[in-house]
Amino acid sequence: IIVFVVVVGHRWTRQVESMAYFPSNAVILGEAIASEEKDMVLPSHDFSGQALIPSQHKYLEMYRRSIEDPAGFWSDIALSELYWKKKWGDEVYSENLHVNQGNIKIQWFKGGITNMCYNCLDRNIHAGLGNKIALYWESNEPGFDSHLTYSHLLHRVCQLANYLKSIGVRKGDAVVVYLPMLLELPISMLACARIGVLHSVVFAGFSSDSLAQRIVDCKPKVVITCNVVKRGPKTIHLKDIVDAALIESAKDGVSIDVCLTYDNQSTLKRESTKWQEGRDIWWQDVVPTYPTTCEVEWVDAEDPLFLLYTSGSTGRPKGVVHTTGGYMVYTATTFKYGFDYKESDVYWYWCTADCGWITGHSYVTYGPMLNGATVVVYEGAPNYPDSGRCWDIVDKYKVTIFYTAPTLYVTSYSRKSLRVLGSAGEPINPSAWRCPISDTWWQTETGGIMITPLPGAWPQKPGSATFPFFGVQPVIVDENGNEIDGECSGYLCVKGSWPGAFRTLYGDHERYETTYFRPFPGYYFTGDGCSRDKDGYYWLTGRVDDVINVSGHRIGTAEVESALVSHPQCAEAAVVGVEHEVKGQGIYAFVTIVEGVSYSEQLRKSLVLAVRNQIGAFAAPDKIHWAPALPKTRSGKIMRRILRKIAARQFDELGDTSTLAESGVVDQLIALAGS
Ligand code: 6R9
Repeated sequence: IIVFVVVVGHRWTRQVESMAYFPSNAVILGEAIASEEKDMVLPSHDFSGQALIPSQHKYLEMYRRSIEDPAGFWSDIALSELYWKKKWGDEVYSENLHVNQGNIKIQWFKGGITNMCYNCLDRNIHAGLGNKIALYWESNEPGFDSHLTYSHLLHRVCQLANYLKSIGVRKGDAVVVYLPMLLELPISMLACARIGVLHSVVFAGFSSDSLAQRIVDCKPKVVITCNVVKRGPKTIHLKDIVDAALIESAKDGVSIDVCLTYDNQSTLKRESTKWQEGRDIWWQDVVPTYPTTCEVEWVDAEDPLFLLYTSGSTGRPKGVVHTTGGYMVYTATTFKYGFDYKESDVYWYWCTADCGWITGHSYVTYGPMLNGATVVVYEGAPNYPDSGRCWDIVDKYKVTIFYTAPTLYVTSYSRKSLRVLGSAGEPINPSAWRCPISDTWWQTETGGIMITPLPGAWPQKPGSATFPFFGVQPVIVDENGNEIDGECSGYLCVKGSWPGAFRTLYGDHERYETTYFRPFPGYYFTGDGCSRDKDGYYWLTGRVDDVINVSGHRIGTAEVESALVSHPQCAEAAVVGVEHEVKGQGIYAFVTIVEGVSYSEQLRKSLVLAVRNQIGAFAAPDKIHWAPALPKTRSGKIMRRILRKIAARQFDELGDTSTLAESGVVDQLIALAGS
């Protein structure tokens, strides 16, 4: 068995050690051929021998063509691997990435007519995969599972698509999906895609306020949710959260026609779910009554497929818009080569990401389905009922490709779990396992993987995302926007467009241009810092803006700050990221409080609660640091650089503090920092 682990989210250098508990680690260390460079790991011959891209030579040949002739490279793939009702016009792509040369524009396959759902399902069924399992579903509770073949999945998707059409949802409308990892989540995405409707999936860990904000922004006709979900030992009443969000959004003048609610098998009686007659409809009462075939709405390659909100450096989340054709070609191709997926193999694939994030869109639903893969969808928490759960799932479904956030290793693979595995009597001979680990760098905005070691092709350096994917031209620029060559570090930008690039921010093209294309004219700016070593390997060094990444969840510090200052007793807040053993980054909040109130444990708790309520539990600060005052420049700007150092307890690295308006503030903060 080849287990292939792919990680996303942030650097995993620190976690490599904890992966010693992962059985396949035997290969990372064992089979790895010692190289001159101590930290280089060569792909094993066995893996390379059967890989799609078996050598550096092959990679370079394809990469070169993808850069010298993007139109030829991508149109060959688009035509040979996917179905188009009508081919695009003369231009495969057209782009302007330079703010000084008019509006930013990226188009791929414009004029081409296709459909994402057709390509994921009908096309594969026509190719004989109808009886292949498309989705396995594993419940939060061990022992409960289900599955759907490609044909059955198509039936379910068509029923929902027909229902949505019957209530007047039309091409170009939006549907908000607020569901946990049930099969109904990918079904909802595919049903929307089938009828040309944009889905906007909102991670079911977001609070009612966050959900309301997204509903107000994209004004959906329908919200799809479920009554309850169990995550670990906790029962979460999702429908109540939706109800609260709909009250909020109505205040802003946005109300919806239908709240389609899936009755998630539970001990809960239907009657105990709060219900608004006329608006709320049980999924099970209507959807199964619709026909299992539904005509495809053929769309232009540049028609939007979905929007997905993500955090930026200001408070308001951004609705990232991906269109149909380019995103389809890009996710299909990155899945195939990035995960070395071959049709002939009985590969079962598990991506632990939630469909509420981009990783779930591209590598739970679309990428794998486009390739006719079998995907495991897991409802629950990685450490429930114990830390061995992930391994149990890998084992149960014989998962061969495992895509996860690096932090998961720490939480789920303890020594104990391995012993449990051993005592379960699984005859796993460590030397028989081959496990290339792929570190994949990409973003919600990029649609798919951008920098990654193609397994089999490259010697890897743990902690480096290695080399660009086909068609991607990463560049490192200095603060003046000049490209730097060779060994260097600076800001990571991308030159030229690639098919999976996002096209705009929903309803705000100007913000799209300002945020991503104005900082370094001529390039797409990623917001990440990066260095390149003497061998050309890329090393991501973290965000250079005010965005932090907590357990793979992207959070804007400004969002957390605005939640904190909404608390009546909080005067000011400044949030920074701090290294966190388990989560990668933790949230560290400095707060000043209003006069006449004294800081207390109770106040700390209610500040944390304010963030949980306004954003979601995953954004709760790990540390609240009470501050009599915040360090500011004379012009009143908070000096975050200093706060980051204080949060990291690097008191002797504060740097230049001469521009501080009040010099005593820093000493006060250090005195209050504790250990
Ligand atoms: C796919 C996804 C994007 C941000 C990105 C960067 C960080 C992602 C990484 C990584 C280091 C990697 N990031 N992959 N940092 N190494 N392999 O996570 O999208 O939620 O939009 O986050 O995540 O900082 O800018 P998204």
